[in-house]
Amino acid sequence: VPASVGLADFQDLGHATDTFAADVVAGLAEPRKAIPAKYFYDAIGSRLFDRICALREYYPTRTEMKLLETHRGEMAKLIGDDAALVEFGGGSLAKVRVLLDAMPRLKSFVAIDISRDHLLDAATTLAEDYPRLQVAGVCADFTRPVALPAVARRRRRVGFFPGSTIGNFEPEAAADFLRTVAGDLGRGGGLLIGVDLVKDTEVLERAYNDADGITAAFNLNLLTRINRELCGSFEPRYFRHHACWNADESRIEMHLVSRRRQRVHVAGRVFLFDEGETIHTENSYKYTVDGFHALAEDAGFRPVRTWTDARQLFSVHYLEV
Ligand code: AVJ
Repeated sequence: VPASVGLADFQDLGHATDTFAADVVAGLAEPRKAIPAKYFYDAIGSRLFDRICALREYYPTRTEMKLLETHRGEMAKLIGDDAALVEFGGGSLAKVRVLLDAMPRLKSFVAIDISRDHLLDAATTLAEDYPRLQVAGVCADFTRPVALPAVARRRRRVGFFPGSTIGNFEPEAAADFLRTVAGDLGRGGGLLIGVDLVKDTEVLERAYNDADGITAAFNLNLLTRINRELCGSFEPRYFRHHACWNADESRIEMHLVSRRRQRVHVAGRVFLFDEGETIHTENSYKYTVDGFHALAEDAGFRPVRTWTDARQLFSVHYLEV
């Protein structure tokens, strides 16, 4: 490996663990127990999520990837070679490679992710595979304003936010988040964002109840993580995965349902569960194209171009600040 290969910059803003205990304890103390979905992604959770993305039933990843491959020429022109591309919640960084392959002259790329080791691995491998690109990593909770590294501050900035991760936010929080991103990017910047679309209930529910039980394992891993990191006493076998479409709220909900009456210790506290009581672990909001445009405009973006597949399963949008 030549000496020039490696990361141009890596910063850990320390957001990763400082609130996990407080958020879990507060969430379990609510009358309707809930834990923020961002805590799924420890090392095991990140690996399980990569397996979800490869599932037959889970259409979003495959469909978005196809949209990126089909339209990358047009996307590359909108992004522009002069830009610093900034990915929010990069995960395995598989999708951005499609764009990078279409932009051989792009100079800099920044990946922001909460999962430190996953990010460090993925960014280092990316830097090896694209030796002419300056690659930087920032370990941070991207829902907070992020101080971007120098390589990105010097340039026009275009965000990349694939995977419909925006769907994890309540609509008001999504607008707040987009406003924060608009601030990170600045005037003249852009955002390429993937957004899952409202569709047939069966297709939606199948995507979150796969036959192999990978999504169930992903959901239940949260309990294992709490046991390990927060001195928890959860018995994962006394909970089951549940996912369903909530049409009124336009979202898929994931829950962990207590199979029995039980008490659980977490971080020195005790929590009681009735049989059938749930921990609400995720919302995955789905939008119409018009609904998403309204949200983006409300947050200070101008929709410039939208791509969808023939079945209208998924959408990718280019927005300008
Ligand atoms: C990463 C939030 C887009 O909501 O589809 C996949 C997470 N949860 N299967 C989604 C997820 C269960 C995923 N997002």
